[in-house]
Amino acid sequence: MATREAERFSETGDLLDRLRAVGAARYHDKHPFHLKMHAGVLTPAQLRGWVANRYYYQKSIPIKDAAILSNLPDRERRRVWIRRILDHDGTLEHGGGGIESWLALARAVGLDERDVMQESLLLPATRFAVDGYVTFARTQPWVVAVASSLTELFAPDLMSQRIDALVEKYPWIDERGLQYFRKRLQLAPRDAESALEWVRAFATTPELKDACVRALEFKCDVLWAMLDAILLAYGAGTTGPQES
Ligand code: AHQ
Repeated sequence: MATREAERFSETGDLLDRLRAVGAARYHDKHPFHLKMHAGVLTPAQLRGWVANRYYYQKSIPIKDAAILSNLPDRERRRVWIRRILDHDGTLEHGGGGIESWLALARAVGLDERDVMQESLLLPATRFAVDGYVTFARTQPWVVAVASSLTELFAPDLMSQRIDALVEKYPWIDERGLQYFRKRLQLAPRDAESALEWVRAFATTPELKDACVRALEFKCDVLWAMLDAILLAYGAGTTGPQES
């Protein structure tokens, strides 16, 4: 096999292996803010800052998913994808939804939900990262935008770690506020399974496979940048390697 061809082969090894390698290297479960959360050393103010800023991400997810929905080629795929929007927005008939659960989390950590909904604690970097994700979903080919949601492959382990840490190390948080994360333990694997199936079925050229890997790297950067901003804004330490 010629050298260039060998290099191409190594770069374009099994797509799932490449996607998993992105998560192993860049998923935000390794971010210092999450490491501090899991160690139980975050202050109430730092946790409140995180919940208030993550609200902007949560309320933007159904907007992002509606953008992808509008680009999906057929009814079969839209019937699958529309579940994500309803999971977050709830329904006219029954209300509910993840955004409502996130506001319950806000109350459980002592935030005034009006402040959260008015985005009075929203950091510029959080807004830019999240708006960048929504624009990505609006403008990329649907299979590449779907690939950016595959951080959900790595979410369940993080959700379990987070629930255990918040229950054991932050007893001042009303446990009812954690319902959102418990629900993600069911929804993230369901969503990741269908997203991965589509990506593997439709990203059939080396160029599309590369674009899907880059989409996941981009999404990891979205999540990482949000935590960088929150870590610095709420005085939880440096974001880079510890000063020597
Ligand atoms: O609560 C999260 C959520 O609803 C979603 C949707 C999904 C997407 O479409 O990009 N990603 C995602 C994530 C949620 N929670 C994050 C967290 O750490 O609480 C993780 C994030 C993900 O990894 O995908």
